[in-house]
Amino acid sequence: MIVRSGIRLESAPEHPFIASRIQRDAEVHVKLYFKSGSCSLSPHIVLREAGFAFDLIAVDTKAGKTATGEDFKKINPKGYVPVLQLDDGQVLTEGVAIVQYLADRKPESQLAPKAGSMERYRLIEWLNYISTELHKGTPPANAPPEVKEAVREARVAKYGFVADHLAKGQFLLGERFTVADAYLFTVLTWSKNRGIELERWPPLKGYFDRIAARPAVRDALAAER
Ligand SMILES: N[C@@H](CCC(=O)N[C@@H](CS)C(=O)NCC(=O)O)C(=O)O
Repeated sequence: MIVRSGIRLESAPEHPFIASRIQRDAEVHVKLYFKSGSCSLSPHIVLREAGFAFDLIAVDTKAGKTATGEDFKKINPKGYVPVLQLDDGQVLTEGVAIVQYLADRKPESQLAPKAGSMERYRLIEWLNYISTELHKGTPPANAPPEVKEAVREARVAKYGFVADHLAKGQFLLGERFTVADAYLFTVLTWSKNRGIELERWPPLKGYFDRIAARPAVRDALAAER
């Protein structure tokens, strides 16, 4: 057994998988590189829901600079947010990876089902749907009206599908808030200025209002203003 920074590892550090295992019981301080109003709101909410100590660093992705004057391309060569910098200096990108990492690092927060369980695959199923079917199809707020209109048509069926699911439970995975809800909420915040009124789907509107009322979500939105 090896003890490193107060963390007990069950196997030798030379085994790369075990040695890089998530340090569950450590006190954690991470940095989130974010852009106000973007998809980085999702991990920002998760940081607050899980009670992490964290620094928020705003990024001007167009200029490629962080608010602390760093060259953002050196931090994330992909040039986009969210980026999580771990307390050991490693950088993790891709929203769905970041939120699961955060949830696994604070399992007591119960923001993700246990890895390997069927419920965890349900979570991944939702995260992937949100990422590929909802997030990535969203046009920029300043897109031409005809582009927004074309997307609106495609969106209606997808929002209907999500609304039917939410009519059966408070959250995507039933009665417990998970990281998938942080992500779906984030994407839904973009609806209004893309000409999509959530009122059209009462379960979706009720869900949005329920999540918006959570203290962690209110604090995240206020901090990004
Ligand atoms: N595949 C990435 C995509 C992240 C992404 O699309 N980030 C957007 C904000 S939502 C961004 O930073 N775009 C660059 C820009 O706005 O200049 C993920 O899922 O994390």
